[in-house]
Formats: sequence, C-alpha cells, structure tokens
Amino acid sequence: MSTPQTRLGPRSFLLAAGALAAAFTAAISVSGAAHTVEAPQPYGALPTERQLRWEEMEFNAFLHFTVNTFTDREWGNGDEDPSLFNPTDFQPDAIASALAAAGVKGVILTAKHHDGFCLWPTKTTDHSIARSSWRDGKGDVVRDISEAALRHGLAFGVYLSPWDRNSALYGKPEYIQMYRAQLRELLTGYGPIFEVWHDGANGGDGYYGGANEKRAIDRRTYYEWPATWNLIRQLQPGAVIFSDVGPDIRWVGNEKGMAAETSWATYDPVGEDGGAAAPGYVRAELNQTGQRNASHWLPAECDVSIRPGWFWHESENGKVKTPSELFDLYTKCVGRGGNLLLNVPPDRRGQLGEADVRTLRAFGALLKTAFRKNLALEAQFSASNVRGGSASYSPSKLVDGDRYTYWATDDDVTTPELTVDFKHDVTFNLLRLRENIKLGQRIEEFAFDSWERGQWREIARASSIGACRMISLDQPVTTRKLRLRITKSPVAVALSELGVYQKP
Ligand code: FUL
Repeated sequence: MSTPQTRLGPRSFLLAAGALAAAFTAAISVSGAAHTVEAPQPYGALPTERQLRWEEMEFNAFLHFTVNTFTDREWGNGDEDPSLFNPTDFQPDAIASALAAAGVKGVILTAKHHDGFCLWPTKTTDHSIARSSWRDGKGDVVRDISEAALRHGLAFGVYLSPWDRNSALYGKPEYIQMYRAQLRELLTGYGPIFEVWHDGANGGDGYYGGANEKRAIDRRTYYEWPATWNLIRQLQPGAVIFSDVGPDIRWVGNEKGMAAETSWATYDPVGEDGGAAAPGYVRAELNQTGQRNASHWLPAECDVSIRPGWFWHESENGKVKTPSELFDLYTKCVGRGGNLLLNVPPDRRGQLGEADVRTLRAFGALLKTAFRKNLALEAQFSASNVRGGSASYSPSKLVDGDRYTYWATDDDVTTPELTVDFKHDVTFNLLRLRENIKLGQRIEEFAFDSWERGQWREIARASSIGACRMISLDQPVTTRKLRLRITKSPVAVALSELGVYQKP
C-alpha cells in the first residue's frame, strides 16, 4: 500500500509550495510591521515616573511672600512681630490667573522662609499667620493659593525653609521633629503637592527664641535628610523633591535662571570637600553642567526672580524683567533641558505688581506665537537610517507632538543624518529637539546645516539634548532644506521631536 505522501502528484506539490510561499510573505510583512522591531535598549540612568511628569511641566512659578514683604527685607531675622503680615487686598485668583496666562504649569509658595513665619495656621509654633492681624488671625495663605492654583489649572508646591531663625529649637535635634511636623501639615492638609522645595541656606545669625546668637549646624548630618525625604515619599508619593542635591531635582547652581550650555540630566552631586554632598554643601559649579554618564537622573531647575530681589520691594518696581529677557532665559534653561522656576513676588496688597502682570501676559503671548507653527510639520524627511526599516521608528514621529514616540536607528548606526525638505523656502531662528528620555540621555553631539547656494552650511553645533534642547540663532536662516547630523552618540538615537520655528 502506498502512503498518502507518495500519492501526491506534481500538481499537489505546486499548490503546497504556493501556500507555503503565501505564508512566508505574510510572515515577512508581519515582521516588517510596527510592533516586531525591538525598541532600542535604554541607556544609562533613567527618569522615574514622577520626574517624567515634572519634566513635562517645563515652566513653573515661585511666590516669595512673608513678613519680609512688609519689612522691605530679603532675609528676616526671626524676631518680626507676626502682626506685620497684613496684606490689604489679597487676591489669590488674580495671582493664579496672571501666572496661568504666562504659561506656567505649577506654583510653589514660600510657606515658611528663613525668618520662620508660617503662612498657614500651624500647630508647631505660634510664629504664624494665626497671630497676625490679617483676617483676625483666621487667614491661611497656603490654603488660598493652593485652591486658587487648582481653579486655574496649576499644580501646587511648597517651599519650607530648613533654616528657621525664629525657633529656639533650631540647632537642636528637636527642631528636626518640628520641621517634619510642619511638612506633615503641609503635605496632608492642602491636596496634591507636585514639588517640595528645600533651599540650601542653612545656619547663621538669628533670633532663635530670643537667644540672638549665631548657630552653626553640620549641613551634612544635622537634618537627617534621607528620613525626611522618606516621610515626603509616604505622604505625597507623586511629589518631586528639590534641593541642591535632589533626590529628584537639582538646583542649577546659580540664581540667574540658566543652565550651562552643556547640561546633562545625569548627576552625582559632590560635596564641597570632594566627599558626600548635602543641601547647602555641594560644588555648585558642577550643578550647572551635571555630569555625562552619572548614575542618577537628576535634572536641573533654574530659579530666578522677575525682579532683582526674591521678595517685593517698592524700589524695584521699575526693574521688572522684560518679556524678551524672559524668553532668552527660557531658551537657556528649558532649552538646555532644565525647568524654569520664575519668582513673581506679591506686594503689600497681596497682589502681583502691574509691571509684573504685564510682563507675564506678554511673555505668555510671546511663547504662544513663537511655538505656534512647527515649519517641519509639512516637510518631507529623509533619514540615513530607520530602525529595522519600521514605520514605528520613522522620522514622522518627530512632528507628531508626542514626547515618547521617536525616530530611532539600528543599534550599529550611531551617527545618522536627517534631511528635512520644506519644499519651498522657509525662514526660522529657533530649533528644538527632544530625546525620548524614557530611554535615557543618549546623544552627545549634533549639528544643523542649511542648504545654501548648492551646498550645506553648518549653522549650529551643540551637545546635550535630553528632555529639550533649543538652538536660538543670532540671524534668521532662509532655506529650503535643513540637515541634522548626529555626530556623537554611544548608542542608537531615539529622538522624539524636531521643531523649526520663527520667533518674533
Ligand atoms: C535661597 C534663599 O536664601 C533666598 O532667600 C530665596 O528663597 C532663594 C530661592 O533660595 O536659598
């Protein structure tokens, strides 16, 4: 008896081969399709979820407001009479609305500055708003600002100065308990907190409950920071913690509102003596640049005031920064991978000054106009390499408005080029790039060229990219074609945005 196989004639074989071929073609098109090309491996230190949310904010505001507003000082001594705090016409909604108009995403209030005066009715000390004449001691500025922020779509954060020049306990272990109790009140009583801010000014002269002396503390050990940060994690797991050394966000190392030209998001802070670092005890010059290939994702926040001082002073009413000065800072901070924290101090009425509000509104309008139209949206891209030839990693991802979809190259292609053909002449003076930072900070150097008189001319060259890199050109460029060259990267690229803009 013959077996079934031996009964197959030549015609059946052809049919089978055809079916096999069809199956094979299907397999090819599946493997060429989006999901089967493996994503690049992440590189180096990576941001946490809470850091990603913070990176997406880019621009936040600071409100410095306390007894100093009424004494015309920058640092109160701690012996101020609480009744001094008495805003005549506090308007939290007007403040929040002016900040929102500027494009701010979150607002951080000085709940307590170095003078120790608490802007909420704390149970930890009677040096607070409860003893002020304002609203017969029944007011709560933390509550009012946090609620106004919510109404205007802004996230809310708190600044709680570790240094307290009022407290008799400062310098003793008991003060740390008091500081943590204050944090507990702030982090449990006022809704979600997006950022907790610890400044680095620590110890020195003060009132200290009447002792009027100098109290030095060891900035590395006194505050037992890790335990305090754990408490914050427990109470507000979504909040990022800012200080000179993180653990989530690092101070940029200056108060000018700008990061260094090359500023890495990765950083391992170094103490003044070259050993362990702590808030108030760090090599600030390194904070400006971060470090390539450090072991922590620790992006920079650039704090700066819209006026010379952090608090409101009548004498500085004519010294408010202009919208174009703010735009310049924005490109040197947000455009170097940092977040801008712009301080706008309320005055003795409890409102922002007229000039400050004008600047905020004009700056917001300037931002909107500058980024209204990405000229690359209608351009045609051609890349020297696309990962696995897959549509999932095509350069079209650079203009889809999503920070986490990206143009990627094959693993062995680390210096690709991308040509952007606008199909007609366009004029621009501002370029923006983003990496998909979920895969780390990858690219080390890149350059842009414009097509002029039949050849490429280099118009910019820079280094770190990360969450955002802006290139502001001194002269506008008019061209039909732009080329991006990645000139140094240890691994395949994962770029998520290319923006080409004409700022007015
Ligand atoms: C510093 C403080 O000493 C200033 O008064 C201000 O609050 C600034 C933002 O942080 O450490």
